[in-house]
Amino acid sequence: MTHPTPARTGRRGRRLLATAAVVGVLTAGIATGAAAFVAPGTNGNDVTVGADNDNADNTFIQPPGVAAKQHMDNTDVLFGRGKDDLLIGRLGGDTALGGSGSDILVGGPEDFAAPNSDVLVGDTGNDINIWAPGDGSDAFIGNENYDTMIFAPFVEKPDGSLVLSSYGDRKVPRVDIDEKPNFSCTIVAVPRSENLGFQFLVRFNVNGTPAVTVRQKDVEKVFCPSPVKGQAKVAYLNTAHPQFRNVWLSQVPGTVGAILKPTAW
Ligand SMILES: [Ca+2]
Ligand SMILES: [Ca+2]
Ligand SMILES: [Ca+2]
Ligand SMILES: [Ca+2]
Repeated sequence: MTHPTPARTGRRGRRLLATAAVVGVLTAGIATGAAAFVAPGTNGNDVTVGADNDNADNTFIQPPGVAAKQHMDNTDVLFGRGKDDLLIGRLGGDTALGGSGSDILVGGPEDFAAPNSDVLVGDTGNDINIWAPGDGSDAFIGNENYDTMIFAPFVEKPDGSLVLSSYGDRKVPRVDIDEKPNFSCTIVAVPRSENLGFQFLVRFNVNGTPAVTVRQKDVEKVFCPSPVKGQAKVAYLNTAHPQFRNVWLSQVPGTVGAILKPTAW
């Protein structure tokens, strides 16, 4: 297995708890939805992390002695509502609905633990979906305005939790998208005859072999890793035949630029 991001199953629980703790610390003063299976969102800039508490260990949902599966494998339903939200689903097949405002939607991190297929809906505003190696095949529905898909490993703290940086009055995850010669993306236009409702599939390849496919509906722009230091690959899905070209990270503006910016800068 040549995947450059190894599974860290033994660290997963600690890592995800650490993610929640970091978000809790960082969001003092920001409206924060408490972790819950259904997080309703607020009209502030929410930072909401999936609770991952609907699982086999939850004896309220999965009563002892009941063999048939009653739980949902850590599924969360996260709403952002108004303003610019950061929604992080963590384990399980989660649903995130950004609502109005320019939201950042993260289905994982899942570190290769299944089920891991998330449904991420941006709604109005310029929304961003971040997928990282170890997350599963997902669906991103950007809907209105100018929406961006990012494929790249997260920048993590030594304990495996996500690094979140301040950008304006919000928190943004950071990714490591340059100097990744093993990673590439392939754009596949979806013919109407497939009856899928998506315009494109974007496959993330490791050493040329598809690892996952993320479905794209009403998404305008896709960033993928580049082998070159300081660069990413970008494609515009609102053009007739989208193709990847090189872009300098220093020339990517706004919230997307803040997410892609190398941490050394
Ligand atoms: Ca909100
Ligand atoms: Ca979850
Ligand atoms: Ca998930
Ligand atoms: Ca939105």
